[in-house]
Amino acid sequence: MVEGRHWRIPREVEDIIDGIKSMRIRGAGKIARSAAEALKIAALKYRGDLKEFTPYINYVAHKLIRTRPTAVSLPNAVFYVISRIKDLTGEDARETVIKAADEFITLSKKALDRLSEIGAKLIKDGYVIMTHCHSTAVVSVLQKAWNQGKSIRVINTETRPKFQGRITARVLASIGIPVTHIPDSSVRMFINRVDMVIVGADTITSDGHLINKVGTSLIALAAWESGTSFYSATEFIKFSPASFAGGDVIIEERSPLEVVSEDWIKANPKVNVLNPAFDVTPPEYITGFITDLGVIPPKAAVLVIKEMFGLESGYMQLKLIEEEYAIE
Ligand code: RUB
Repeated sequence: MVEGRHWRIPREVEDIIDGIKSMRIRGAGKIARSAAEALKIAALKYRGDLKEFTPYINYVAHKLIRTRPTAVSLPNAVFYVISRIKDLTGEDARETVIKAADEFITLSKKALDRLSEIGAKLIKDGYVIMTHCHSTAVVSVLQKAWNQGKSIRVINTETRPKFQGRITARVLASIGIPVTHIPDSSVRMFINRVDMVIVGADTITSDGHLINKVGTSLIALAAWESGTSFYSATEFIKFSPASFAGGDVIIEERSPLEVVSEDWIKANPKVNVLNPAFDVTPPEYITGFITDLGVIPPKAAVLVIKEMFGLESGYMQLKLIEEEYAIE
């Protein structure tokens, strides 16, 4: 157990928190499922006064939400669980957290399965598909198409500076899918050789903007210019109810040391190095979102929010983040 400010947080929960911060646990879907798992463990292992359970679990929720700022699947997961105990206390609240966390994980895995079936239908035999970064949702679509016997090939980017593209290349190769690994900067050279682009999603706003790994918007632009279809494969948990309520999406700014070395920075003190982790792709460049509900045109993003969360949930989520989680 690790000492929290008021409460003792189980070591496994601290591990998940550190794992998300350090990107050992990464990708918006996995982050969300891990956050739900952390809330479940925190509830299961709680040995304190049951009267204190609700503030304790809110404290854990607050710590989880603060790990990384961009993927909305994280607050969506936490909100899914925490919103269910708003009128509960003690043992009832504890049991509800455990049940809701399990429910969220199951729902999110089912969504992944369903969207892979829908996405695979868009892929024809012989297609060449470009992807960027490492997205579990994209890999599941590609794997489904491959398992259906479609002879596909993939062109995938390195995804600097953290090279998540290497994970994608390794995973696809292990499945047996032929994969060609390219530098990010060569995308425009290869875009005419692909039939479609599929990337993942960290957040989708109510007006259809896609926030995903930095470089996504350049690929979308190249795809648009060349008339190539550009899809994002995404579970419903990447849609942002808070954006409907006017909430901003914060683009994570990571350390320059992921881009250049400390020695290089010291040798070039006048150079400002920036490292944004995500970028924003406008709806005009997006053919559709491949979701568990179907293929959604970007302008219909708000309908997914309405259907899956309810339009009021955005206001509630923002309030919860701003007020209840304002625990220092
Ligand atoms: C990962 C990334 C992925 C989305 C979707 O960024 O941008 O495309 O998170 O992934 P990072 P998934 O490596 O910085 O977390 O489909 O697995 O949810």
